[in-house]
Amino acid sequence: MKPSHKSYEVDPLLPKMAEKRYPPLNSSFPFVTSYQTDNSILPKASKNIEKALKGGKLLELAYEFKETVATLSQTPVNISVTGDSGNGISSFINALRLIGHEEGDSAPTGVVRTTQTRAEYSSSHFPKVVLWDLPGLGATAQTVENYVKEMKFRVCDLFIIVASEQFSSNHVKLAKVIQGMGKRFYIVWTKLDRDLSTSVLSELLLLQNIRENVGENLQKAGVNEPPIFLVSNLDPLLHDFPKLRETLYKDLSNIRCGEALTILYGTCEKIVDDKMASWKERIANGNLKDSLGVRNDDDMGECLKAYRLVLGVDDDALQQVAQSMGTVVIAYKANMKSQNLDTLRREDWKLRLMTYAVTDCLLTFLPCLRGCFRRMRHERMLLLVVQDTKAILKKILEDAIIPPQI
Ligand SMILES: Nc1nc2c(ncn2[C@@H]2O[C@H](COP(=O)(O)OP(=O)(O)OP(=O)(O)O)[C@@H](O)[C@H]2O)c(=O)[nH]1
Ligand SMILES: [Mg+2]
Repeated sequence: MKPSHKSYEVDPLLPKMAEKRYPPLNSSFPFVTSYQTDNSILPKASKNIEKALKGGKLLELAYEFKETVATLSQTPVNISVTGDSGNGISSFINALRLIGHEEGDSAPTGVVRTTQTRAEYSSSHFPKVVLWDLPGLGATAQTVENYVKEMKFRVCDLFIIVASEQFSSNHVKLAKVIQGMGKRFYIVWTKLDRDLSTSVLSELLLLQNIRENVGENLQKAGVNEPPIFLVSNLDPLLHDFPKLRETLYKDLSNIRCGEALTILYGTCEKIVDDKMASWKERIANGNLKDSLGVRNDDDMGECLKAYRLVLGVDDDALQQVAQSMGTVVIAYKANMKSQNLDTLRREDWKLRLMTYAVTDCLLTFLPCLRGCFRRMRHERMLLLVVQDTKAILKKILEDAIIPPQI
């Protein structure tokens, strides 16, 4: 038997759990900002993005986002796999790497205590990721504080807490300490094959019970629920393994790119806001025909096209961007209020009110209000196109991080 140290009260796994419902799996953790990515590329990227956006060149902007993501994707990420000794930590690393425990560079596993010091592994399935195989916390008499220091938790970006048979006080301690550091972690419950072959419960109920038990124990210690995956290391493609890999890919992107791209998006928002301010001035000055390049500045359909063009979100630009991002243009236009004047009026009651034919009629009798009304209409329309532009920029950024699948 491997030693374990208990100080938290932990619920036993199976009793009285069937009647409770477990919340669905979180697809990823709430984004935390404490990751230190290599931001040295930001000044150049910011400059290029500024140039592209000021010139209304959406395609260039998309290209710059993709380049930035490609560079950031090379950032090394450290993942520590921890847990109680004997829970299947080393076996899980092998399963994640899709290699058998008999292969040369596999992590050693065994029924007796095997992993004595932290050891690093890599995998072609997760380039530039170091997987740290740690000795279990329960293996020695050391405190969790000493363990955290010795295992260099500070330099790790993501943690996987492996548990099996029971979710112990050590698992809770590890989760609490990692949450305290503001870092992400998952719970991976291994040896599911054994649970399934020995339990009298149906598979559905058993899985639900395990999740509930883990969730309750964490909740009692004030730990927010992380993603929980139930797997068997003997079947690295079954159970929650596919979901785990998918979540891991997404979180790796967030860790590497999240902070930098949030900064770049902030730059974009500022440029779009500056553009809006300068167009509002022109609207106030009333010289729209020339600056917008329209024949009639009361023709709101024509003006809408012109505003979309100056903000760089005209149909041609969106088509080119969609193509370069490997998706269809509707992916960018679907949520756009300003697709055309009809959609805009349908989606925005204020603009609808301002563009009623009867309003125009009334204004012919009140010419003094005409200029003021035109300004309001244009400002409203500009604002709506700006909102759409920001949403599109955000989507391009998201698609640069995780390419869309069609
Ligand atoms: N049936 C079954 N056995 C497993 C599974 N995962 C690990 N084992 C077995 O459990 C034992 C311990 O596995 P390890 O991967 O060495 O566990 P560890 O947590 O790394 O243990 P230490 O390195 O000793 O701290 C080994 O005999 C494994 O073959 C699993 O998913 N299913
Ligand atoms: Mg081990």
